[in-house]
Amino acid sequence: MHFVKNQLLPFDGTAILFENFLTADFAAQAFDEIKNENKWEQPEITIFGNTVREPRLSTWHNELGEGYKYSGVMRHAQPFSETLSEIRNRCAEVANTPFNSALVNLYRNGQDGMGWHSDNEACNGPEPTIASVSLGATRRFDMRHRKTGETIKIQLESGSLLVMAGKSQQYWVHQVAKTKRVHEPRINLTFRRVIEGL
Ligand SMILES: O=C(O)CCC(=O)C(=O)O
Ligand SMILES: [Mn+2]
Repeated sequence: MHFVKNQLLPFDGTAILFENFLTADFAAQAFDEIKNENKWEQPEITIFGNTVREPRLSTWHNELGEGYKYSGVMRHAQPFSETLSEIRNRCAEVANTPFNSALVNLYRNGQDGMGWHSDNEACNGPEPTIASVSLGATRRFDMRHRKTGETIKIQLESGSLLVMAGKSQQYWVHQVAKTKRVHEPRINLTFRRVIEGL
């Protein structure tokens, strides 16, 4: 298979964008199915002593039924649906990584987002490969270097795949900023490999 790919990071890790990873039809179908059939949750998080709900809906999926500690919250695991498995398998091939988990996020509109963070949970190992598939509305995705402050801004369109690997989680943080310009929902699937015993 041939995809147009772009390496976005100038140094300290890789972030490769594959545009048109999924066809528009497949992406639209997957979006509808996941949006309607996923058992969405909205966990509470505590920030500076205040407990609030995350500004998005999400689910955690793991083949071994293992939970996941994320921003101090323990998520229970849901099974992979057929569609989620199918996309996971395609990502595993392109990213050459046997993904066994996924975090699925639903940004209901531009008022939902995800603040600056990196996917550096210990259970993913020291240089995790993360495959991130976007469905639905286009949203801006930013990456910022922890030391130089260099910032890269890209648009993640429906059907695209972003593969972050190497030292990218160690040196760069990323976000999906809230925006008044987007009124439509977007789903993001991030496939990860949880290493047992870490
Ligand atoms: O929605 C996105 O594109 C990013 C999601 C993300 O960073 C995450 O799930 O850790
Ligand atoms: Mn992330």
